[in-house]
Amino acid sequence: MASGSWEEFFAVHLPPTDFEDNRTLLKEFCERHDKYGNKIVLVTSGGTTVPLEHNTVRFVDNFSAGTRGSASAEYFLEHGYAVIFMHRQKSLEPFTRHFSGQKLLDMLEIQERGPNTTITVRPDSVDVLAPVLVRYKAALAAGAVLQVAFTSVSEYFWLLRAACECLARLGPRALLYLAAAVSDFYIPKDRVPTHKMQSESGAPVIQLQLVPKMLAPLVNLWVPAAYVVSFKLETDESLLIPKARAALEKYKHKMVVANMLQSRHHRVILVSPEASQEIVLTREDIHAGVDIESAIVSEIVRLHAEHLAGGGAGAALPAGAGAAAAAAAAAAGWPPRSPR
Ligand code: 9Z3
Repeated sequence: MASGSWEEFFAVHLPPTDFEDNRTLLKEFCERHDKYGNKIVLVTSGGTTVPLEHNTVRFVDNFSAGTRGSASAEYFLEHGYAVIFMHRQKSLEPFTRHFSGQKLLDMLEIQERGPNTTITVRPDSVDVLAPVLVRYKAALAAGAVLQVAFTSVSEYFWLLRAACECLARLGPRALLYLAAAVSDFYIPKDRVPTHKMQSESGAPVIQLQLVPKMLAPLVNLWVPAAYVVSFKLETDESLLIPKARAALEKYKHKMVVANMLQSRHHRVILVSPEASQEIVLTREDIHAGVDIESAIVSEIVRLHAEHLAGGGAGAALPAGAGAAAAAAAAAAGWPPRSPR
């Protein structure tokens, strides 16, 4: 079944209940960093759900745990970007991603002395915990990260558009890194039952509809001067590059990061209109715990800097950039260290 237009999608689907609060946070964050002439990256992360009921008990989901997005957010911070981390509720987050499951509790020791109970970090865990804690505290102190969460595909789109509206003021200093695994299909609102589906009614027949392609209005209308990087996931290698190239031709954005489901954590291809570049982790890298996101982000940061140096494809730097803004940013202790 054909998809409706993006305008229709927003007309039919109501914004999430916490939408206005998030919009205010996004606006304040973008205004503050714009004033300092900072670069802001919007990192989207994790998968979206497609609810099968309005009072949602069941939903269609996908595999993404937010590994790519949460790691990338940390590397963008290291490069001096302010980060809007737009993630699936309860998926991996920057910094805490290192200690998921019981890892954090295993690093602690408890001395029980009644009211004087103390908890300490095990000596052999200090070297693991301290560097992450230092980077987390620095990002927090600088107000360099804003986290907003979505669950369903409609919540994702409402937040995405709101973030873009706020980022537009940064012109080419805004970078969009769209790593979330967004559903291509959904159930139109008028066909979603209000209450939990009952087994007595028999096995449900569920017809999904195509989600409108939001990359089109995003690139052309919402953030026309921003540096936009999208992601393409395939399971059939023969489709990967052709589909990445087709997306670039269709949406005219800057880059597609192409990856295969099976190898996504050790191999990606950065596809731009001019070239394509493969990034592969060696066996040693993988054993040493190297994140492929470190290399992906370094390369994108380099290309974004080149784009800015070239005038951001003709777009003038917005007011707020320049010497005065740089001085103000330095006074605010930001960025934490010069980009590599
Ligand atoms: C990606 O391709 C991401 O790299 C992953 C990361 C979701 C594979 P993990 O969270 O995985 O680290 O486990 N994101 C985009 C995937 C996507 O849905 N793209 C669509 C498409 O390929 C829309 S652009 O058509």
